[in-house]
Amino acid sequence: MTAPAHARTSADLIRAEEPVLAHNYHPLPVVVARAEGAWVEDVEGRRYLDMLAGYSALNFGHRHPALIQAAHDQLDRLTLTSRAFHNDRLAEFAERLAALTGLDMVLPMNTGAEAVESGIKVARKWAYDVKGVPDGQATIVVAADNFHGRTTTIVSFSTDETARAGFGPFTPGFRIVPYNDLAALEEAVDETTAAVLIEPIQGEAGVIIPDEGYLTGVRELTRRKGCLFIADEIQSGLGRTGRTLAVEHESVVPDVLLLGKALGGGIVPVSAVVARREVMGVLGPGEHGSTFGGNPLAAAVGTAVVGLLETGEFQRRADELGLVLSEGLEALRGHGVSGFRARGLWAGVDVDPALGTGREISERLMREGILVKDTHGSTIRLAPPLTVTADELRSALGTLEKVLGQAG
Ligand code: IF1
Repeated sequence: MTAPAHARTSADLIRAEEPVLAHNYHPLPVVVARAEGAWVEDVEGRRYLDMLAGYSALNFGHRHPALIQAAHDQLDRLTLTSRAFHNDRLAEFAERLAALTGLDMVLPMNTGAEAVESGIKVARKWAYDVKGVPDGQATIVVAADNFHGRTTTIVSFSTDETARAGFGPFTPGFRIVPYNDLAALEEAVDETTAAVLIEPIQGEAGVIIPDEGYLTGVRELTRRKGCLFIADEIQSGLGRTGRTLAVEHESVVPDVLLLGKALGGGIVPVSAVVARREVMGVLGPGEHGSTFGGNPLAAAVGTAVVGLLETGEFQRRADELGLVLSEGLEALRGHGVSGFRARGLWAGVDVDPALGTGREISERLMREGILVKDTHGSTIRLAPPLTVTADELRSALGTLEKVLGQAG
């Protein structure tokens, strides 16, 4: 008889997972039991500063009071109806999310991958119904080193062998061009193209920030060539880069916006496709759907998240504290940091490979009370909750300096 979960140690719980949990992750050896704000606590009570924030799903910190309250209130009223009926929370969520993003119509879904898949379906249907592409011939142009999720269609256009090997046969209709290359995009977009789908900043690739003008170029090219610009802001959006949306750094408005992660406040999965009316209008009753998409609990939490973003407070914090992060990383350049890319409270930090792999650095940081996640090779990603304080940031940067000094 195994001890009840609350009595087990971290080691017990890690051991208990092995025979019964799919091995699709290689987590750091930390077992989180509770969390608040930017801090998490493991089973033994050790505290860690969370510099990953659920890959940007925890922009407002763990258990933000306003979001928890919204969830509690809704739990006591109504949690699910399916879309076979209306519920009294969805209209306000859609109205306020559309207004926040400057687009017209919302398709509420659950996970980021579902938003990406839904965006692909809407773009293809727009190509056939509005643009006049022959049925079944629509193409979508994506960027190399993209990350848009884990479904079979999405990994069909991944360039990461780890993400796609062994999952074929793959979905046709996608063209891959180098990121940040307008000439290649010009060549790939033709009369069959429904859309260009890109991350305004590539997250998993290592926080790759395109040249100034790239997003403007994508916007101009897609408009001129009569195809849609789909911006995947599932990781870059909702305050992370110091703006509501990363595309705002170039004052660009896409035709279709994909949101997820932080839209659910770190409480429930909430994602959405937000688009111009002409585009979203191609969907008719029964042509797309989801059991949980737009459920009242998700809509209540999503509305509270939109409420936090309407003030601009979190965007300003990310902008201002982003200077602390960038200056701190700049000071480490040449002292274990070979390079970095940062925008707002989001950074991809290339550690000198001689000092260790990203995984090894992450483990050393964990032992010092800082949680991060490596992306590829010796690059680690820093993405703290936007509620983090300047002192906490400086402390984390000091710990990174210490770990890099010890390493090698
Ligand atoms: C994992 C990565 C990050 C995303 C963008 C869509 C999705 C994601 C730009 C799909 C999801 C997550 C997936 C999660 C880890 C994390 C991740 F490392 F996988 F690549 F953040 F960089 N578009 N990213 O970043 O959203 O379906 O997951 O809700 O798969 O391990 P999802």
